[in-house]
Amino acid sequence: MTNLIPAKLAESHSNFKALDSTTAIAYVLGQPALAQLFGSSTASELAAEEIGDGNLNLVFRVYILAEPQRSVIVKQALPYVRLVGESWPLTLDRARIEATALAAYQEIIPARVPHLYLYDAEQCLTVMENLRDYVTMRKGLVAGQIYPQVGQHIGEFIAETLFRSSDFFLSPEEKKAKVIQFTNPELCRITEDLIFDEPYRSNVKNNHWNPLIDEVVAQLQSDNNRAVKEGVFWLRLSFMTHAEALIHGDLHTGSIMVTDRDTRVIDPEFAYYGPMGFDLGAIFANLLLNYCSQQYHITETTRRQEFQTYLITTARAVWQTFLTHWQALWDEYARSEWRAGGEAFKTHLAAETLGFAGCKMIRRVVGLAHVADLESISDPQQRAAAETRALIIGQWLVSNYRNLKHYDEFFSMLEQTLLL
Ligand code: SR1
Ligand code: MG
Repeated sequence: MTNLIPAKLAESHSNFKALDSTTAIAYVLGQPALAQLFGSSTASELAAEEIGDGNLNLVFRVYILAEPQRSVIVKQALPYVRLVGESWPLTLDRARIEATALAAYQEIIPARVPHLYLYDAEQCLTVMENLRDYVTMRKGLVAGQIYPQVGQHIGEFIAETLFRSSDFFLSPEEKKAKVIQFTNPELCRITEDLIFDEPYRSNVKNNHWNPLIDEVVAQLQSDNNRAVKEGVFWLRLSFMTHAEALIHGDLHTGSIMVTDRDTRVIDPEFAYYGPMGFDLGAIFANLLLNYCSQQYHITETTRRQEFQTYLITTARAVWQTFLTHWQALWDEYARSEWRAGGEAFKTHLAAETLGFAGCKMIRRVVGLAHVADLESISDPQQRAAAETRALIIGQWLVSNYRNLKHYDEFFSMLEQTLLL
């Protein structure tokens, strides 16, 4: 692999070198912070595998051959978008953002993130706990697995991380310092383009979709699709201007690792100060995408209905747990100058959550970076049917989210989309 670094980063990262499975072993053995874990092991006693299946980074699992439970994950940013290649340079600063956000989460809610062993600014990498028995929530849901606690875990995680990083909790000075610390323009630009722009335009380099849904996509992109285009306008504006809280910024089901009993959030490299509904919306969007896909993954009707009911129960648990924790935090800590708007803010948040969920459903069907839930439907006609349903639901949410009058209506509005 070449050691390509965009010119503007060359100075600050002149010693950066992309790891391979040999150098990843040498790297972990050279780290005092990992000495206890790897003891006096030698390089020949260790193995490293590159297991990254995301869009951006290198990810190595490094472990002792004779004791595979003694292991770590080494995640290194590359100076370009892995999914596309060296033609799309991308800031290495995302490794700092990810490590800093993980450390912030560690302080707020340590049970919900992997343990962070070290962050190496020069090599743009983090070494963290290997979540050995975990799978991504997306993989588990595609396989029809049930995770009874995940809704509560995620609802609590989002309430805690959003509230405690907001102006409702922090002093104005503390909050503004964090906005600077988490300024993440290049990763935000990816979101602005991939979620709020490219799906709505034809003839875009990154645009691609299943040709069997050409007509539905033509309607999506038509100039006459005013309600959707106006909804996207407001959501894009909110994403670009509303520094409400430290948001994860990419909280889809591939950024959540699960077992039957536990849940951990990973990959906050898109973190920045943005609108709170963006993180909540990501969860609901991905549960709805999985719901649409299950029509074709689970052929037996009763079992499919049971699983789809589980998905809706999980969505309800996310929302209710979020609201309960949010309210408890608000009652205990909200700074007095904010108190008058507590109820109105929840309605604003509920509405934007629905809108962002809609945008996130649409972008996973039209544009760069699709989801396995839909991509793994092998019959192209069935996949087109699931994708069409996702586009119908997504567009309805984007067109109608501003009609929500009170946060109490949130769940019934979300459920209403399943009748479309
Ligand atoms: C070019 S990056 C494409 C997508 O991968 C990440 O996980 C984000 O969702 C981003 O939009
Ligand atoms: Mg990611």
